[in-house]
Amino acid sequence: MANPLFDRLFGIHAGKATPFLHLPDGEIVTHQDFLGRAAQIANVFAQTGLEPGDRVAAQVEKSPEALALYAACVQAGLIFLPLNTAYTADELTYFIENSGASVVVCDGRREATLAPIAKRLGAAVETLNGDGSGTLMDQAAAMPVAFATVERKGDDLAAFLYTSGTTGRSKGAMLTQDNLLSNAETLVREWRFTDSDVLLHALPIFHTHGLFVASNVTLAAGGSMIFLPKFDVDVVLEKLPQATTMMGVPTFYTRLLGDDRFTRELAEPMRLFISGSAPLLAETHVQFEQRTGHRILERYGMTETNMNTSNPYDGERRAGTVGFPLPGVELKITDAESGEVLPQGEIGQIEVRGPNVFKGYWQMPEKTAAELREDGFFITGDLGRIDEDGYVHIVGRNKDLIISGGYNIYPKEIELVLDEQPGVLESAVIGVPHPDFGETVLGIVVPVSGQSPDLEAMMVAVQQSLARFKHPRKLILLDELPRNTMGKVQKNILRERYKDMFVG
Ligand code: MCA
Ligand code: AMP
Repeated sequence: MANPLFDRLFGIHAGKATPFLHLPDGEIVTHQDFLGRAAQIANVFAQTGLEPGDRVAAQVEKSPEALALYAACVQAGLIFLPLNTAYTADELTYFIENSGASVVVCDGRREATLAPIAKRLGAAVETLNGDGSGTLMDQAAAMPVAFATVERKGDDLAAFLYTSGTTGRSKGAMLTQDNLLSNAETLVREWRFTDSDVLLHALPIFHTHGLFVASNVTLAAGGSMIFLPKFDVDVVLEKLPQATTMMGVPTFYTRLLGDDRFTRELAEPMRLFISGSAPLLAETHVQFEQRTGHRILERYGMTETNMNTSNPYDGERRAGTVGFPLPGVELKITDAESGEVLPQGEIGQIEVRGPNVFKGYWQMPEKTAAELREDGFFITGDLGRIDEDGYVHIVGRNKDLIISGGYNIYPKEIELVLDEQPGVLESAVIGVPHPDFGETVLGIVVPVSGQSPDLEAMMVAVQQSLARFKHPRKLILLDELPRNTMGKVQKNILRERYKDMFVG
């Protein structure tokens, strides 16, 4: 094949006037329309002189054109770099610079802020707004609706997804064509997707879940998506009767359960509900089954690996577990110190290997070597165990990470900002239980002796540099942080002390 990912996900639909995207206003984008738009965008990039392997950064609202931008990059052999729409200018500067992006596609409202940054970093700027308008589609409109697909090999890079790190510096996870394609094909089979499926898509498309799981699986199966700009419970309830499947983070399911209009009659005709990106409480799983008769299928993945495990489609979907390793994925539980495989049933770090595992972090060989072993096993940073029936349980994290509403937040990034503020000696940022987001961010600040730092001014500083979803819900002052004998801050003690702050 000339370009396996494009051919298999997109090319197979050439010339088909079948529905691909059902938009909220009732408009339908067919496969053929969609491919035409993608080809037009690919032509724009080719004419601007972009070469295969160049990076295209995109911080754009969810729209059919935004998805076509992804398809265009695959077709033109460009590396697609989707970015959370909540990222601030400071955060974007780092991504553009680190990736060496040649083009930045952004919403028109952000152009004035981003243009000088992009110019300084040698990147061109195009705009793409949520309604499809902007300079990108203006140029695309004059282009042919066909494009000679650029040849790619399975091992060539298709996308960079940035993931934060425990040092506070984000790393670009390099994903190949094969990583994405192998996972999409496996998930289609495991979850029995067909061309009759209509997926209710309310996830963002700048992360693995909404882009590579939901969209790629639908494309590989030839199905269609009810393509909603965001998760809005009223709209989701209205559209549910037209869907056969839904994918979501646990917050989607707790919000649905919190609404009396979400009844058994509404949910029963659905074929499948899938959850991931954060732990689904066993209690949510049970409540969901009581309300709807459906057992949510929970799976486990990462930006670096796509999906690793899944509960079975046909067998028992066990609450509080993430099921079995997917076909082709090897999973082992090892001792964090020695790296040795632990006896069955013991808790240790989760390591995975398979065609889904990324190629490494962009221009960060040491970080790659620290997490990706030479034999191909990736150290996930998650702690788990395998029960006597083979189900994988995730019991915690070996990495300092908070997951809020499915978004990952690395405390170090916030601590670095807090520590710089006047009158602050040090800080500790922790995740505490939250009824809607699962976990939320709490910032604990230790003042320099005799000083009383201004917490409001501190929040303003955080707002200027970090995306909204990373902001602490609350900042509190504490005289000193608990430490162990090695001097390491004992966040577990802080998490325990403040665990009821937002619940109960
Ligand atoms: C929005 N806000 C948040 C979050 N989302 N704060 C913390 N955590 C969040 N996740 C902010 C908003 O900016 C707003 O700020 C305030 O919180 C309340 O907003 P609300 O209207 O309640 O939020 P929303 O717009 O309804 O969004 C909540 C959401 C959304 C629907 C849960 O965050 C979402 O779609 N999450 C999915 C994330 C996802 O796709 N993760 C997959 C990553 P203000 O009040 O100031 O306006 S991929 C992955 O993890 C791996 C690979 C995997 O396994 O899938
Ligand atoms: P990301 O960096 O966005 O790819 O997030 C990956 C992390 O999300 C994993 O390392 C896990 O900690 C977490 N995660 C994803 N799916 C699940 C799940 N079903 N249960 C618990 N944690 C999950």
